[in-house]
Amino acid sequence: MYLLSQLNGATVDTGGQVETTDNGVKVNTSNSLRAGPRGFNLLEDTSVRKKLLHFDRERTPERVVHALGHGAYGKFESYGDWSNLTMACWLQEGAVSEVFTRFSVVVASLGGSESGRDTHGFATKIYSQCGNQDLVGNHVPSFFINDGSDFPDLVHAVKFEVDKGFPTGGSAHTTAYDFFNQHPEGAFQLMTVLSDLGLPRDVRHISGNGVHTFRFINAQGQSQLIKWYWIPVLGHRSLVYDEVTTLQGKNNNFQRVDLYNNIAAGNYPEWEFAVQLFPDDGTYMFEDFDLLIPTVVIPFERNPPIKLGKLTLNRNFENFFAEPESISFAPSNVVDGVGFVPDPLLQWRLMSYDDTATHRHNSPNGYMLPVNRPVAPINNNYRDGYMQFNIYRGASISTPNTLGGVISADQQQSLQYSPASGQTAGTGNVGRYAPVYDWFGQARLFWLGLDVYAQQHTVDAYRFELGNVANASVVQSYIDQTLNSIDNCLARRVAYGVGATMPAVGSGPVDNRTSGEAEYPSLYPLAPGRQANKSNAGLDIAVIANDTLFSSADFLAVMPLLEAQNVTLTIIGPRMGELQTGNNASASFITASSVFYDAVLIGSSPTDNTTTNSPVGLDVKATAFVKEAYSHGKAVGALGNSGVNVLQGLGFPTNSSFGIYTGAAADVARSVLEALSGPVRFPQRFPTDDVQMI
Ligand code: HDD
Repeated sequence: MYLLSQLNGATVDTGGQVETTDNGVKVNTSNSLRAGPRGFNLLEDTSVRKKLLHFDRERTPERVVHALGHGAYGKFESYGDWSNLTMACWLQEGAVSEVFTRFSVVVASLGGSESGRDTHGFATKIYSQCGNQDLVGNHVPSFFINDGSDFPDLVHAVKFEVDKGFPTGGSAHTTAYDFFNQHPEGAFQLMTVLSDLGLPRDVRHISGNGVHTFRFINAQGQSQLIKWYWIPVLGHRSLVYDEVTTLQGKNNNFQRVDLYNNIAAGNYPEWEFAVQLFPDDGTYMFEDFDLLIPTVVIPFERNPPIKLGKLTLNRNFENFFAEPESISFAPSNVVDGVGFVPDPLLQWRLMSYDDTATHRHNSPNGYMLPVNRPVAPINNNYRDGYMQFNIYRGASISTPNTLGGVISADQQQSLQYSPASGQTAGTGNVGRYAPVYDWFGQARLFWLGLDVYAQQHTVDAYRFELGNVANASVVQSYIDQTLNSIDNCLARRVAYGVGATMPAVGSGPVDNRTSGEAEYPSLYPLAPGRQANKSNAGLDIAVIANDTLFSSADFLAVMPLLEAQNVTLTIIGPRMGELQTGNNASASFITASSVFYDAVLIGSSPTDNTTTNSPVGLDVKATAFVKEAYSHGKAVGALGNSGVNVLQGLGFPTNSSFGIYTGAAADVARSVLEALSGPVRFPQRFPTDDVQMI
């Protein structure tokens, strides 16, 4: 059985069919039954009554977290025979499994913005031949807390304030920071989200992280500990905060549109599945790292991950409700060969997801929905319940039985929880334990790994968040207790920006490294050194055109270069449709915004054949468009001989090291494409703090 045929079996095509009632009788419900053309509606109109009754109930509860999401189908291919590590059938020689991946944001509700600053979810269901394997991760490698018992408190604190009803979809408020003050273990995770990593351009350019340690078990019963990752083949790309705030208003579906359109265009995003391996010697330690603490990460430099396979997303869903909305993930869905460790965050996750799915589907039978059902057969004694639509044969629904019902697997067939899995119970006195650790150490490493521009963005993010916290003592406490324990300069800069008391110079920890002196560059994949030679596939460049700007000769010069890299060119005109140059504007300044595009070109005029041309007149909207792109650090190119004048007219430096390009159309396009594959943006244009003054 394959997933697609399973889904096809459940697919209904009502196109072109005559409307019927739910008892299958042909009907027209477009006009209700009335007592005369101006009379009352009749109670007898049961068809319209049922139409409304169904509509009144067509929403299911949104997920309590990660409500806002979307996704796509694809495949997972094992790179080889990993039977030395695990029995998991999806990691054996030649194994190819179908998958669905759902991307989400934690805080925002349905209808909110996908581009807000947040932790993004990356949940994959692998429909393998030996059962469903769910890999339920996030886009950053750490977490806010270490114990699932704190999860309801974290979510209550971060979602909107209950006595006010705002803010929806962000952590910049008092209850969130009051919680963070009580939970220093989340300092590193919060900093990653407040860096540019918290603002991914789209989901094609994020990684997935399992966060916890898991266990691989091979057929000999040997076990190893692992941490898993999805590494994006396209690399990482982020937005800048101001861009996000505009994007949220202009198109709060930007991320799902990007994924949907790229898959439809055949630009299939890929991720490599990689694991870090640790010996399972009973200590759950790797060198000085505690593998049971999910707020601590193991830098790739200390334990390089090995690549085991590849995920490709290549098919859009057919129905949003039945597929991305109805899919249920659970970290407890593992196949033989994958097991757990006694990490108290993971342990509570093992029960919470099935529980919430039962609530969301209003039934324990949600696992039988087409998108949730494994392609491996399910045979058990689960019976009845709301919306049970299978008709089970036979008398016995008990095991063991002698009446022809389900039989138990023997120990050889059922290895998941057997002693051979290495699943050992902990020992010690019963108690409620809290781990003790240097919670600020990894945040400091991360902070010192950022260059001055990335540090500035992160400082500004703290200033934004704390600047929106209404309670001054909560703000001061976060600065004194958390930020100053990470880095004194960071704490002073944030305090300076929000008008709080600056901790005394030198009152933080002593660390003589300065910005960019990364010990573990892997902690910040957006670091300049990691930004070179990226693929530009699926990016979109805008060109400013009108009835004289952007000649068809320029179009012909630029297009082949872009097409060769799967980059789209959107011609933006004062109106959509054909322009007098012969080009077709597919967007106007009314439908488009600079934040939708990765770089901007300014078309040259067909009469532009001298270097002494006066600046071509860009109208106020075109000027605002280009200036906004410039202010977001994007590459800007002016085509043709008068390009220099155009850019000077806009007040830009005509300096290629600032990502500003002029010259013949093909040369400018080449330079812009090169800029997009690294460094991507030119943060030198942004103001930075005068650190000596603070
Ligand atoms: Fe969770 C959803 C990821 C901790 C309880 N979580 C959810 C989703 C992702 C994650 C990606 C969306 C799944 C989807 O697309 O449907 N969650 C994580 C990660 C965590 C984490 C990586 C820490 C390492 N979560 C966590 C804890 C608990 C939960 C500690 C509870 C004890 N998470 C849930 C949930 C959700 C959920 C309430 C809401 C919807 C759902 O499960 O299906 O059960």
